[in-house]
Amino acid sequence: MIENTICAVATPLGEGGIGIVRLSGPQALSIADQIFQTKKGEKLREIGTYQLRYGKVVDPLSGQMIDEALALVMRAPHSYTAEDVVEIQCHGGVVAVQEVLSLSLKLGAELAEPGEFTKRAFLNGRLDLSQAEAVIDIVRSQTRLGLELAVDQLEGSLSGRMKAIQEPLYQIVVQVEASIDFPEDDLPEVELQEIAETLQWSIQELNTLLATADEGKILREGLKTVITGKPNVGKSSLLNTLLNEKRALVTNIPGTTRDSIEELVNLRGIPLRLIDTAGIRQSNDPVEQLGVARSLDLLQQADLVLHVLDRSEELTAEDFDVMERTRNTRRIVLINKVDLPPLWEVEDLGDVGASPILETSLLQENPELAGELADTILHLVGSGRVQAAAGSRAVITRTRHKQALEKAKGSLQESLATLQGGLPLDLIAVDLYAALEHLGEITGETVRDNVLDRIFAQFCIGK
Ligand SMILES: Nc1nc2c(ncn2[C@@H]2O[C@H](COP(=O)(O)OP(=O)(O)OP(=O)(O)O)[C@@H](O)[C@H]2O)c(=O)[nH]1
Ligand SMILES: [Mg+2]
Repeated sequence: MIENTICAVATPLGEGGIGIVRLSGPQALSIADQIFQTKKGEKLREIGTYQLRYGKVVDPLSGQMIDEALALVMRAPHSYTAEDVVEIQCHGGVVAVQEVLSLSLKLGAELAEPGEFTKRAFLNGRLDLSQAEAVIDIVRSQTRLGLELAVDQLEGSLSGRMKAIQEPLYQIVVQVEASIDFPEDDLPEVELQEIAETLQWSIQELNTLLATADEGKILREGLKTVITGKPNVGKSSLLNTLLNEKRALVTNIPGTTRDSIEELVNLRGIPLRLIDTAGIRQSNDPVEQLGVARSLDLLQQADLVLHVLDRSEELTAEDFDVMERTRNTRRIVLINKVDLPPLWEVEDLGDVGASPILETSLLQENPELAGELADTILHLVGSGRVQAAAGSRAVITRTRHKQALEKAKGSLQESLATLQGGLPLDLIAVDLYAALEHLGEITGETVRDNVLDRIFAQFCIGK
């Protein structure tokens, strides 16, 4: 049972239509009653859940009116945190909302940490951990598809899948434990066979989930797409074309872009975090050197590289240098300036591995390019599979979940090998417990406190 009451401003800081201070905990109603006077003189602690009252916020010490406001009462357990919650809705602005917050603090509430409201919903059993994580994903989602996945997860798509996998494993544990306690009742061959089949089925289920992880992560975090190439090939022109605005400076002077520029583009539901970078070359200019160093750094972090080349100029060592540096990254080769007479052929590039090659001109508006690139990227990241999987099945969108599933799978494979090797059953039990523990990390049944703190620290204050 959580004893303290927390409060925070739940709306963004700044001017707006309304500004909300949220209180949650055993003293939420009594604190609110000390600063909020309803028009009709009722006490908030006497009204029912989901009731709204009009009134004013008044400093109880000075009697000074702070703002005209509405107070919304949600009683435990029917609230976001499953505790008593009061939301005081002021006229939007910075000062009034801060005043309400500081009065609440004076009266004994504590300032909420980031994500603490959601953490309470988890600790009070209203959400499991994967659902709590979905809340932050909803807040942060950048595309409609990302939002759909997060909402599915909040609705329990992943929790449901976890339960379906865990349940038969628990039954095996019971079976195995019983036979360990009564060794004279060795498990009959049929039962051993059934256990092996169940283990195989669970491993298969985990594989199906794991197959969605790469694309799932992209849908949640966006595809970090780095535009690279030597100077003057048209990198910034590419950014501008895809954004449909003149975001980056474009000149015919090589070395125009110094600092990297990141912009978000929604490509058929896939969030592209598109980054224009300084052209890569040796330079004596210290500012350009910094830019190039940053470009090289970004190449390391890229989920996808768009390597731009200029067909109207001879290929140089610089082009091949970039080609070499990006060899092991998911990559699309973009041959630009095809409106000018060509000085080389595609074959001159040598081996580009599996990278698709597109030819284009970015001199003028090029609406077809976005579509062509979209098709190529969708094909490369295989997100068609995720789009098909989304809606009906759970999709893994977090590295934390992926790692837990991989560990669980490892333990299940161990236990299957033990079983098939005819080794003692207590060895199987050890691996089964490990697998269940890893699966439990996803829903939060078996997660450690420090992991919890890290998860909720990603949230905003007031959520
Ligand atoms: N003819 C022609 N010119 C182009 C094309 N694409 C870009 N350019 C021109 O090439 C020059 C360089 O373009 P940018 O987009 O600034 O090239 P960049 O790769 O960003 O260059 P840096 O920032 O210096 O590395 C500009 O003058 C563009 O107008 C194209 O398809 N055809
Ligand atoms: Mg540029």
